[in-house]
Amino acid sequence: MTAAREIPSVTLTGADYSVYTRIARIALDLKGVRFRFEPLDVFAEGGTGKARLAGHPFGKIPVLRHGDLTLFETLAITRYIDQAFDGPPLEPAEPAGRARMNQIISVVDTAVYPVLVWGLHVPRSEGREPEPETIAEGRKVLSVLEDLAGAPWICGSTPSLADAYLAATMDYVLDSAAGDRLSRDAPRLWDWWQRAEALMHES
Ligand SMILES: N[C@@H](CCC(=O)N[C@@H](CS)C(=O)NCC(=O)O)C(=O)O
Repeated sequence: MTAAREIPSVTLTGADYSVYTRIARIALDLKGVRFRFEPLDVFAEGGTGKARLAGHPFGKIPVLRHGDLTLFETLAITRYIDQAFDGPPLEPAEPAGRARMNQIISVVDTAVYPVLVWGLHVPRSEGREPEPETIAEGRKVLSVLEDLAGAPWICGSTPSLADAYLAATMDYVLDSAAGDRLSRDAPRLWDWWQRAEALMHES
């Protein structure tokens, strides 16, 4: 294990708007790791090539560098952050809590990101009407998360990687046809967000 305070050699490459960059950034903040942020707009002209050069073979963001180690894929990056540095554990210790955390992360990867961010928020931000079945699907995803939501954090008493994953999507979720009445439709999730929103502003 390495003391976070002695490590200036961590670099996160990505963009503020990027859900997956945000997740890695929140994990670094929760762990108390100092890092350098290298902005890379993957959607700008030449962005994919720059992401490849930064170390992502698929031309995506984020990329994490720590000394000689270059990592892509947020699952690997966030687990590495949790395991390689001192700081509060970001995964519940007991199997059921850890399974719950992984379940919520998987729901973010496979449902919140494709359905609520890309299927609902992005069309709205471009002035397009989302498909009614996508709105219904988005509402279903949020009702599942409402049932899973713990307190005060999404998996219980301390913040975990699941909070990082979900918090990173929430401004897009709230600006979507399924999420813009969250305080009424999903009060537990809304309460969680009143606390978790701070994670978006730490570093
Ligand atoms: N599976 C990747 C997903 C990363 C990802 O999709 N990043 C988005 C930005 S949030 C991206 O780079 N998109 C550019 C593209 O798909 O061309 C991870 O977990 O890191």
